[in-house]
Amino acid sequence: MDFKITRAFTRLRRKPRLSSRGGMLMGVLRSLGEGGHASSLRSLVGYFGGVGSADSTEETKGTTAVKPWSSTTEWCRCLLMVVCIVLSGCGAGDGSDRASLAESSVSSSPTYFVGRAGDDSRTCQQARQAATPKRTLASGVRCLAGGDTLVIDDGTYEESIDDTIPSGTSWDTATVIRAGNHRKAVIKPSASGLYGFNLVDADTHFIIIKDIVIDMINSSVQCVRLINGGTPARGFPHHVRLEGIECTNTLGSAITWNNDSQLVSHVQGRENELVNCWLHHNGRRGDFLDSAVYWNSRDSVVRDCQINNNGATGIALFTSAGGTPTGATIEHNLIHDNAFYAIQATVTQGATIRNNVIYSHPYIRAVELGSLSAGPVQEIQFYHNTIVDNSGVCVFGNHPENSSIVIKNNICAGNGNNTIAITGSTKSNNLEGGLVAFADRPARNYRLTANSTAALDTGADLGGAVPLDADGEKRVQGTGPDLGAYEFVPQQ
Ligand SMILES: [Ca+2]
Repeated sequence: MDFKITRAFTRLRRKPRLSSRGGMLMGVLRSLGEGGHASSLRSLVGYFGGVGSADSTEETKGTTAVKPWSSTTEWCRCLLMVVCIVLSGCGAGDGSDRASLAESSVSSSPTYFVGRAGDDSRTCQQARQAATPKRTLASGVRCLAGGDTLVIDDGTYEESIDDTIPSGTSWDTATVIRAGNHRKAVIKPSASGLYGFNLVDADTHFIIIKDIVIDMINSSVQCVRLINGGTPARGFPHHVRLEGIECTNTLGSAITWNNDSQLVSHVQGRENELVNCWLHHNGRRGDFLDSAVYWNSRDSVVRDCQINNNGATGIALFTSAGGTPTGATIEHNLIHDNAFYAIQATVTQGATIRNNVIYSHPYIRAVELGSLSAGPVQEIQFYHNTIVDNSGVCVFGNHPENSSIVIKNNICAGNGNNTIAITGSTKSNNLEGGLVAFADRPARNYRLTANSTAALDTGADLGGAVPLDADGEKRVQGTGPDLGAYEFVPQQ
């Protein structure tokens, strides 16, 4: 922790101040170039109209009233200042001031590079150039302050990142660790107990890990773990986005967003995101509890992921040490060929599960929402899922405390048992059995065609609750919403 604080402080000290008039102006000019014309012009006029000749600071700027277009004098003053600064930098003082102003206008947080041909004896300043990278992730991460970016070149890195990534302060200023090329940088810990990324405590937040492959064939733990490491509890990492990552070959779970069983206290993480990921062939030991995603994070998302051929359940929403996953969104995922459930939600309050395609699970149920053996669920919206060609029951849940579960516009077809049987639920406009003419069923293409009459336009009106389909197409098309994850798009 001391390391993080020190780094953040250093970063603050060296960051150019943005509170000068020049910084303000350049910001406005930049936004003009980006198309924010109307509002930026209003800001510009307001700034010059209100500040006058006194020295300005961010604080005084913040209290300055934005004046409407007022006098000709203000217009002229404003335009003259713009022309003056763009053409010559006048009024900004000497050359060093101009350099500082330019830096503040174009620089955001720096980017550092790591490559297999790199050299850790290089300075962090040198590692800001792609041609002179560091060699190891460990050395590269040590260069980072919160909000910086680390780019990892193609190749395999036998490393593990254990709670050393500094936090950002918002999604816009998140710290980013990413592959230079999508899934061409591979993190492959060599020792049994090393995580790909171990993220610890609530002081870990606004971190984006992007486009990296994490291969855990030599390890016994998870690709990514979000953990509360303290006793007493120090809280969970939050606002962590795992985007475009591939995670494979774990012995147990692939991603855990939950407490460790040996900890005595529990605080949930929140607002974490797993998007556009590929989790496959994890859970090598085949233990029932080793879900690919094991999760009790609050208000969190699993979106646009492919989760397949894992040794246990695909996505498990589950309690741990008394915590309850709430406000989950599970959408637009392709979940197939996992050994147990595709999705199992228990002890869960509030979840939206929509536009998922689920097939080829051999277990007794494809989806379970609250079972007697594992715990109840409440306030679940289960909309527009395509659940096909699984061996067991389509959707099942029998806990007596289940409540407020709404199940609409789903397809259950080609399963061992196509019923949707959930205690405490209301359901309508689902297809439970029968034949659907999918686009290419042998190739697992479960999109609809003009011949998919059992599913076309027969969905309930959800009032815009599901505005897009699994392909991102607008829903509704035709005379009503189609059943399942895909809306058929009629040819023009
Ligand atoms: Ca339709």
